[in-house]
Amino acid sequence: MQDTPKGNRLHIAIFGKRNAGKSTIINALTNQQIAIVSDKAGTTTDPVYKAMELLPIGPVMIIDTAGLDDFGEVGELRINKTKQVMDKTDLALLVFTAENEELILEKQWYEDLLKRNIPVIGVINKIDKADIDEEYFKDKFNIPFVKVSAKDKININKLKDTIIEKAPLNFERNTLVGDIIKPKDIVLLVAPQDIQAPKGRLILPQVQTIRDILDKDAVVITVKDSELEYFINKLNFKPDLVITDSQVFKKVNEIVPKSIPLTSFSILMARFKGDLNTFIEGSKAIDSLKPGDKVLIAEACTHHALKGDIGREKIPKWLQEKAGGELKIEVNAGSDFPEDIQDYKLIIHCGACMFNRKQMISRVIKAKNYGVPITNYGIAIAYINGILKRVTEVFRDIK
Ligand SMILES: Nc1nc2c(ncn2[C@@H]2O[C@H](COP(=O)(O)OP(=O)(O)OP(=O)(O)O)[C@@H](O)[C@H]2O)c(=O)[nH]1
Ligand SMILES: [Mg+2]
Repeated sequence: MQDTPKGNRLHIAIFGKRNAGKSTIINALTNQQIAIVSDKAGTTTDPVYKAMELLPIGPVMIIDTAGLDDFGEVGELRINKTKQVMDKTDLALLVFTAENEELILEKQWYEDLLKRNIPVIGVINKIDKADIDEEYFKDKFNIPFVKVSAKDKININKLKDTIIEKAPLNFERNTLVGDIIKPKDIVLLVAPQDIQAPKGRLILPQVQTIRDILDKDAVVITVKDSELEYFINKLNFKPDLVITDSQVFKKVNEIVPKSIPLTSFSILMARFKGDLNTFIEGSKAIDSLKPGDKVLIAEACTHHALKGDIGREKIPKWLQEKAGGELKIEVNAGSDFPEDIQDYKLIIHCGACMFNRKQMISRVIKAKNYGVPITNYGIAIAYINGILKRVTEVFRDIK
């Protein structure tokens, strides 16, 4: 996770006056003692960065800053440093502690943040000391407020939920595979061109993967599954990575030697558009499916289903074999997602190549809010075939 390039993470910065409890808040959010806390105003001098995983958004960077009311020569330098943090901030937490205070500086910072289109969440801290009336702040700032005690860890989960809700989720990851390969790596793609493959072209995840590999100055070779065994046996070198269509996972897993990392287009998409960890967690629900359970198969685009369609035929068949009987499987295609999802025992989503990340993540958040496990095609197929560990191994240190 620590290897994820900084630019790929959503950056959440904490701003506020000295002693407002900014460092205590970063410690509470990360559940670690990252920043030094003291009752001496001006404890934090340089910005403190901490990478963490905030599901379902994925990897985020939380930044603690020096107080915006610092003063003196060095104080001004610190304020400049804090100002620079704003340049990379995707979401800001503005911390307040008591009503009836001078809020001139907070107002200035708030306006600066607004000018940059950075969403702001107001955090009213130290509610363990006094009950603070949030209306006082709501009158002055048109932002959502969360009342917390960072010291006593009150409402920290509520703060996390508000962060997830307000985070600019159209924040796209900028690479599908670039972070798991190196220049000169040789990547072998397995792309069955069966009857569902569109005539005369490759599908979007394959095209994007090829482009990404080329951009990384690596080498890409593409075969159909029917030529894979022949090709692997002919090679006198080992590919650095094999990426397959998930539909032929079982076969490809058997052919590709265990010493070669293997994953699928759909698993790359799980990371790119959704959240890999949430989907891995969600796939475990496959084990507890019982005959009669409702399962939602969700597809981002409407397409004319052909024989052997992955969402309508193959996955339902495999799930029912595993459940030992008929399941109530419903298919939802297109940009409308069902209102009521609480009755589903599992949602299995397509790779969502036609969605932006915001659309996919908003479905993940909805599933999370209803407590319904959600996964995607590739992860579900890998889980059913007992190879999920192998095909996600390549992401172990990067999320
Ligand atoms: N009662 C109470 N005290 C808190 C809370 N959060 C922080 N404090 C205390 O407030 C003081 C300042 O906390 P810090 O987290 O260091 O504040 P800061 O905003 O990082 O301060 P600077 O680094 O100086 O800008 C410390 O004594 C904390 O223990 C809270 O929720 N309740
Ligand atoms: Mg501090």
